[in-house]
Amino acid sequence: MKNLYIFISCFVLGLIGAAQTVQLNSFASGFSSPVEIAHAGDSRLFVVEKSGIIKILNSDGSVNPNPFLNISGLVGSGGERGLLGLAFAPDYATSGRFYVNYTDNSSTDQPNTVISKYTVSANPNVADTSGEIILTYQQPYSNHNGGKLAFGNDGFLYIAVGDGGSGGDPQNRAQNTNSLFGKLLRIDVSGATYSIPSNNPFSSSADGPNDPRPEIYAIGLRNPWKFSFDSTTNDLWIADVGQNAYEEINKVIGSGNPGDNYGWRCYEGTHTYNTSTNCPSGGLNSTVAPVAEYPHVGSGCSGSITGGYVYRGSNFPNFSGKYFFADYCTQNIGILTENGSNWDLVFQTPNITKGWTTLGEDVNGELYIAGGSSVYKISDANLDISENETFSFKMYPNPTKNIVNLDLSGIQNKVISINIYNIQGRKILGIAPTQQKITLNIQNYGGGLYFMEVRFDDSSKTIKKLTIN
Ligand SMILES: [Ca+2]
Ligand SMILES: [Ca+2]
Repeated sequence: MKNLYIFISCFVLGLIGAAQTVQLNSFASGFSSPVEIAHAGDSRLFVVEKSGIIKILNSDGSVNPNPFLNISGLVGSGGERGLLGLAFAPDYATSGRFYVNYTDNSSTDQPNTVISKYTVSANPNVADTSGEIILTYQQPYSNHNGGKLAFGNDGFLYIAVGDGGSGGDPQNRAQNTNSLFGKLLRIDVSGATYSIPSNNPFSSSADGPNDPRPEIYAIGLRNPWKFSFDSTTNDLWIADVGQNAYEEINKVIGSGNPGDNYGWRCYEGTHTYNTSTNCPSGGLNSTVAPVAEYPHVGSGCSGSITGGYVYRGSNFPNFSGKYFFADYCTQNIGILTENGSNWDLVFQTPNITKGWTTLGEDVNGELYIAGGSSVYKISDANLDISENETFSFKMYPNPTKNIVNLDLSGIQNKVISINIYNIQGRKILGIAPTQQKITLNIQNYGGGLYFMEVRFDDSSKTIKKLTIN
C-alpha cells in the first residue's frame, strides 16, 4: 500500500502546540450560498453563489454591486445542485475565457451538468452573458454532482464528476470506464471545440456506448468536493466525500498517472465498502491510497470534507507547505503537515464555526474560507511579530468585544504613540497617550485579528496581538 499513513486525530480544542493556530478574520459578507472562490491572476476574488451568480470580491474586502456574471436563469439550484465550478483559462489575461460548471434547470431529480465557456466583456468586472456549452451529461440523481473545475500546469481543464448520486453508487458507475460519473475528467479546451489530450488513458477509445470515455483521466471517486493543484509543485490534491464512515484526502505527485483508480465504491478511504463486482484485481493496493482519512463521529451530519489548498502565501510562514481543508459537518479546519513520507493530520476548532462550503486561494497564495453567507481570511494566530521588547505594557481584556484597556504604568512618559493595525497592515487608529491607563472604544471594528503597537522614545516598539470578537 503506497504512501499510506493514517493519523486519526481526536478533535483538538484550542491551541495545539506552537506550530500554527488558525484564526479566521471576517473579510466579506452578504453572499448567498457561496460554493467556490477563484482568482483570475489579479488581486480580485470571484465568489460563486450556488443560485448562478458570480460576484467580485476586491482585495480591500469590498464587493462590486454588479455581479460579474448572472446565469441564474439557466441554473437549477438546491441541495447539491447549482452553479458549482469556476476556472479561468491560463491565458485569461489575453483571451478572457473562463469556464463554469452547473446543474441546469431541466429537472430537479435528473438535471444535466453543463460545462460552459464564457468570456469577459470590455468591462473587466462584467462578463459577456452569452455562454457556449462545452460538455454536458445528464445526472442520474440530484446529489453527488462534483463540480470543481481547475486548469493543470499542462494547460488542460480538469473536471470533478461525482458518482451520479443516490448512496453507495448503486450502479457502480465510479469503476465503470463507460461512464463519466465518479471520475476526474481532463480535456483540452484551447481550440474551438474540446479535444482529448493524447495521454489520457482512453484517448484512442472509439467512444461508442460500450467503449471507455476518452475524457476520463482518473476513476474511482465518490463526490470529489474540491480538488486543487499546489501552486508551487503542481501536485494534485483531491478531497473525496465519504459514504457513512470515512472522509479522505488524496495527494499525487504532479497530476498523478493517467488512469489512476481512487478506489470508490470498492473502498471508502482504506476500508472495504463494496467489492462485489468490477473491482481492481490487485485490491486496495492497486488503488491510490489516501494520504489521510478520518472517521465520522456521532450521527447525522457527522463528516463531509471540503477540500482546500496547500498554503503558498507569504503572510504566515508557519503555514507554508501545509494542506488546509475543512469539514462541512464538524465545522472544523484540518491541517496536513508533511512528515517524512507521511502527512500528519490535526483538526482545529476555529474561532468562528460554520458549515464550510469552500476554500479559496488568492493570486498571492493567501487562503480564504466560506461558510454561511461570509468569506473569512485564514490567518495564523501564533504569528510571531515581537521584536526586541524594551518596554512592556498590559492590555486587557483580550480577546475582547467593545473596549480594550491599556496600562502604561511606569512607561507612559516614554510612549510616543499607540497604534492599531488590521491584519492587512493598515493603520486604523493612532493616538498619543496622556494618561497611564487608557480605555479604547473598539466596538466599530470588525471581528478578527489586530495588532496593538506602542512606540517608545528610544525608537523601540512593542506589539501585541489583539483579538476582537
Ligand atoms: Ca448527481
Ligand atoms: Ca478513495
